[in-house]
Amino acid sequence: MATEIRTKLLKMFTKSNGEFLSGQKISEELGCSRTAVWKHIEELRQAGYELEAIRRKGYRITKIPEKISSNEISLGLKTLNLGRVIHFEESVGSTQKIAHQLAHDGALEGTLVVAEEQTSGRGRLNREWFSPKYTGVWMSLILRPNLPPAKAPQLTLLTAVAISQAIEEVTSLRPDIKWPNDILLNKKKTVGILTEMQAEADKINSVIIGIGINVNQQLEHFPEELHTIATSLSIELKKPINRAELIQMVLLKFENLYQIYLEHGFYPIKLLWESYAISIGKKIIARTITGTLTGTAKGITEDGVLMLEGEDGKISYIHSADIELDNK
Ligand code: BTX
Repeated sequence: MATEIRTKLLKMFTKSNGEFLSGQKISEELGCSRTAVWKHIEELRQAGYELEAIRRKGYRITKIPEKISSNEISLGLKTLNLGRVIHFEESVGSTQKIAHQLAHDGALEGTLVVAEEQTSGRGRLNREWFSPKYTGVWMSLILRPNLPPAKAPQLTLLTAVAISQAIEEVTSLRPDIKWPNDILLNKKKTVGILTEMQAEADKINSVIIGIGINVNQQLEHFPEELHTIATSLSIELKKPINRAELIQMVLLKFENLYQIYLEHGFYPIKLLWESYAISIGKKIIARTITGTLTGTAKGITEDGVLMLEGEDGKISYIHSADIELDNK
């Protein structure tokens, strides 16, 4: 099936929200014959979708495929460079590790590593990232921006905006961003971003952006210690989400923002980031490697550094920390 038709058809089913779509309506919207519609439906079935067909009512999707494939991601991908080369794995330790090796071996910008499961998924500071099979998006994107290493943290903020936009587009849920890298729904962590790089003193060789999105997990799938702090798109939306479609949308939003960033700098990204930020203007506790600071989050600098105003009015510039809202 041509990519465009498939995308259109899946979009129609997404919009219909579980209601039946008549063969007539589909054939009109796609501009093809009823026989062609039937063929497209069969192809969706072969791709793992389960569809119910009832005479005079039409079709509806009852189950989206649990597994995805690199084919599924490539079909319907609208980017120019990002995700055009995909390394797809069923189970890996960490997609970051594979991406680092590929980058070291000369992989092109936009190369993407995706896994159905990670057995040693990593967060920041070597923390664990829980990445169970067939339920989330666990992927690492290789970039080769012509930038000094000090600018790399801006890419974390750009990634957070791209993922937030993609979540909004696919689910209509409005996420919040907590500086620098947490994306929250209903105050719970739904996405984690890990930015790493290979660089020389004044030049980035590659940036590896690790993205973990909880998509189709239910609460019982999470280990107990995450029950109060984590959620998934499906828990919040109360229906399953097509992971391949989400990956395509993240890559598309990312490519648009990356282009803007390379041409116009960080300022336009900063504005978008601030529109999703929850901690700005609030009292926060910032835990850094060297100690804990409290105060009011005043905003971020042109470089994406967090500005914290202490009770004495002094501004501290925070490059890396875990942030908690101070509810006292
Ligand atoms: P972080 O250090 O901000 O968050 C890690 C913390 O988040 C953990 O200590 C735990 O409390 C909590 N946590 C662990 N797993 C989950 C989860 N699935 N959902 C919500 N909270 C969780 C965030 O680090 C960066 C994560 C990047 C993950 C991607 S996945 C693809 C790539 N490969 C890889 O190994 N890491 C990245």
